[in-house]
Amino acid sequence: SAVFNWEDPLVTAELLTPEELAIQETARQYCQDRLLPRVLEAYRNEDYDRRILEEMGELGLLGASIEGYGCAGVSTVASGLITKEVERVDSGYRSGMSVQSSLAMTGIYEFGSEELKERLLPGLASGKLSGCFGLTEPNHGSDPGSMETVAREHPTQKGVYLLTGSKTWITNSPIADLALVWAKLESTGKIRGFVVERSKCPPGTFETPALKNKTGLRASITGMIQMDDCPVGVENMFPEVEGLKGPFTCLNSARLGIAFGSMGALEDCIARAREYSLERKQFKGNPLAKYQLIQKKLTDAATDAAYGNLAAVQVARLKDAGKATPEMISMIKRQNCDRALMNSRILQEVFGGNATSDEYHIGRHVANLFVVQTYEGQSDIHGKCPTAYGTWAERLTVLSFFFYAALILGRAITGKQAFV
Ligand code: TGC
Ligand code: FAD
Repeated sequence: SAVFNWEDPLVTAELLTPEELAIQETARQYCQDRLLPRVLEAYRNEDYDRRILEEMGELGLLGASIEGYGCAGVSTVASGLITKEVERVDSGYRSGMSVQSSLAMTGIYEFGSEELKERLLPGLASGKLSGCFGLTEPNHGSDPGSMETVAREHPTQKGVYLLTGSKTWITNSPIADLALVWAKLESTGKIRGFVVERSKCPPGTFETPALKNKTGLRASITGMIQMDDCPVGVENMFPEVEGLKGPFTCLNSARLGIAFGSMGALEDCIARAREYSLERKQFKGNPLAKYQLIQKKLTDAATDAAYGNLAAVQVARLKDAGKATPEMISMIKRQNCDRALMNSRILQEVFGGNATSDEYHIGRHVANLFVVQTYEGQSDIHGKCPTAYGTWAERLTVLSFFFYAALILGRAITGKQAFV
């Protein structure tokens, strides 16, 4: 007969194939046995262990949903479950993996020439090469369409572009062998993707200083990309894709991963808060778990995690069937991140003063989840976005300013753009 399992209340496991369950179990074992024991020191010291990418590569966890080129070719659901298991330990470890897999590898796989794919994807899949993804700039985060980084044709060398500009808050950049950088072609003003290989950059043209003293995501390494007439051959430019469609296609994949991953972090918070509440006794020897207010916190969080997991699996299945839209991905990235952040913050209270100690792990998840809610499109941006809207004639009028604000989801639901 049916039994209620607080760890999987709505039995999402029933929706998974035996292969997907086995992949999740492999990922879980690796994460619990190899990542969890080192996370506290990594977080305290902001020390990302580069070997993690190779360990993940050996298990086939990198670029897992890509077919061929040394990748495992698993379903989008299985790839999401891997992400979830990594983030159950730490969002920063998931970040390092996502940037490699969903952003750098997906970009090359979707848009790179056959030569680029064959040359770079196997090294990235094994973790011997590391990659990063440079979209955000110091002056342009939520609005990457206004980027200032330019690629101009080399004045004398045919087939060479010179990239100049700065990218900031770039996960993995200080350790990256290659960077997928988005820049505007000087001649057309259109955004294009370039794979910059560090080993081919003359000194001083490509620098990646680390950004230290972060208040979250400390187990992940983050930096800038500073390019000063950095030469890149035309063969390293994505030949077809133009405009924001390029980076956003990669982001669709990464955002779906985050929808799974954030649920891993939330589930860890629930399990730890539950255990603590059963052990900690206050007032007449009663465990905290006996009190209704504590139970409500656990109930709200478990409900949101159960709904979030179901939604992530559904959208991943739709993606494999070619039926997922970017709005669906915006919806679950936003909702799962918001819910994970809100519930983790409330569950933090269950630990009382002990929440202040990193040994209880909850404070680390809360700090991480703030970043997760912010990157790959801050939650309000998924709800609300500054989009170029209307005709050029409309934009020229004073009133046109009001057409520039639209809700991605609100627009999709109502068919109407929101006025400011
Ligand atoms: P908009 O006019 O809406 O669209 C411009 C063009 O892009 C196309 N497009 C998409 N294509 C595929 N998938 C999507 N999700 C797409 N969204 C838009 C669109 O069809 C259009 O194409 P075309 O052919 O008509 O030109 O663009 P906008 O400039 O108004 O921007 C709107 C907005 C707010 C949605 C967008 O700028 C946005 O999403 N901002 C958030 C920025 C962001 O997500 N940055 C992420 C940086 S990478 C990162 O954070 C990695 S952290 C990873 C880690 O460590 O784990
Ligand atoms: P802003 O765009 O300045 O926004 C600030 C606030 O204003 C947000 O709350 C936003 O929602 C709000 N806001 C902005 N515009 C509007 C509007 N029109 N209406 C209402 N509210 C608005 N980027 C990469 O390219 N690659 C990476 O690997 C990467 N890794 C990251 C790792 C970390 C640790 C962090 C912190 C960031 C990373 N990012 C990366 C950058 C990340 O994507 C951006 O921080 C994010 O997109 C938000 O941009 P911003 O920080 O410039 O904030």
